[in-house]
Amino acid sequence: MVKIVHMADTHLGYREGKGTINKWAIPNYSKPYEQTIYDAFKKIMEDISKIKDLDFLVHCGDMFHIPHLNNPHPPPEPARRVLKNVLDTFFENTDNQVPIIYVEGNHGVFRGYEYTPFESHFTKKEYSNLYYFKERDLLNAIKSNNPLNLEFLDKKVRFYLFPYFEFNSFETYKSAYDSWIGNQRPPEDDDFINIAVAHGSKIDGTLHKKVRSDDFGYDYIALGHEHILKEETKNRYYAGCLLPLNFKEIYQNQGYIVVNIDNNTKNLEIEKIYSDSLLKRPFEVIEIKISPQDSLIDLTNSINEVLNEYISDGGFDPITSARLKLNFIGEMTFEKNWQINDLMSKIRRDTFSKADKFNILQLIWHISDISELIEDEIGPGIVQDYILDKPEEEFKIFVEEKLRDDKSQFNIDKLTKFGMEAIKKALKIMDKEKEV
Ligand SMILES: [Mn+2]
Repeated sequence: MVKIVHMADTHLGYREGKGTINKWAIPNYSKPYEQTIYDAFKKIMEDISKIKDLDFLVHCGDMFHIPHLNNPHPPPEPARRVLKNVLDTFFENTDNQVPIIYVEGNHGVFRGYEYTPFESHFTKKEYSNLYYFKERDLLNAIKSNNPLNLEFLDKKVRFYLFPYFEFNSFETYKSAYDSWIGNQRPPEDDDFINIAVAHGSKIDGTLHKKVRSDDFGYDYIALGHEHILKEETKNRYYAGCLLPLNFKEIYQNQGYIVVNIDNNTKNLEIEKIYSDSLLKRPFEVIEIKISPQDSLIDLTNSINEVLNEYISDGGFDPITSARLKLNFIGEMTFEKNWQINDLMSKIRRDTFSKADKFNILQLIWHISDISELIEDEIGPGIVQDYILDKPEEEFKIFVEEKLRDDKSQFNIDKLTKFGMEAIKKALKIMDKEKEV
């Protein structure tokens, strides 16, 4: 039996976003939710290091939250310190007998640099049983037409590594990746256990179809990038984050997976360990129904009724303070919209200034206009859906009409092609910006 722990997307250094109280963060050098993730990671890694007969720990990327996209800052210093502390403890508790295998994700990497925060913080020399694989390792493998794998002869286990790579971004990348990936097919009829370790997803086109199918006959496929603990197929799993990062993720499960693989039959025994219970604070979206007749006083009362639930004798506590998002839903006039925004800004200021009373870490809000859903006027969101129905055809008609009015002579097919490329690229960028 080979026992593996599969985890991913720790996002050390993640800091809760806008609308948070700064009372605690400044003297402590980390933000409360950032600290909650550090503490959860420490606790979980301690637990994992004590699992009996553990053979490998696999981490599928995004150990650090930043740098990422438009945030070029290196991971905060506490993130580095926590990871160092965790690695020291893990290798000590396991007598340096359990390798950690890490592939890099899209978070915690300096764009355009070969040098990564993982290396700037830790050297392979320092930890003889830490194996990390970055985009550059993948590119070298592609260039030299070699597999990117790691073999443990004594245990008869082989890992196929897939660090995050946007092979779909350019045609040349895609064809190079397509022709290389055959190298990642395990030899036929060998008696090794073959495991794929990847950071990517079908949703944004960053997980190759050979890795998300049974074509290569991997015994287990460990995935990172989607922040949810879920079974894709009987041998393909996402481990998810350790805790939800944003309000969307509070509806999902997080944790890690213990995988037992039988050496002979290659049968899997999967144990999902949920870590949600480590969260000691309310993390909620609360709906507040609004009607056009509501006065400012009604509105204030509804909001206060919700917030009064979070009054506590001790006031603000970094561990138990709530992350709240109020979702105002109803028929919205411009005036009502403006009224809510104004009122909420004021209430948040008041709440945060009374830290001895309210146990609230974050307070944000969203205004949902139900009339938008029934109006036939086309809002921006609907235009997007509308275009996406039969994008090419619709766009061509649009271009044709524009050019007819303009009385221009252009190659409509070519223009449509360029236009579609631009739209697809724009939508892809929008999707990426939505990512955590
Ligand atoms: Mn990711």
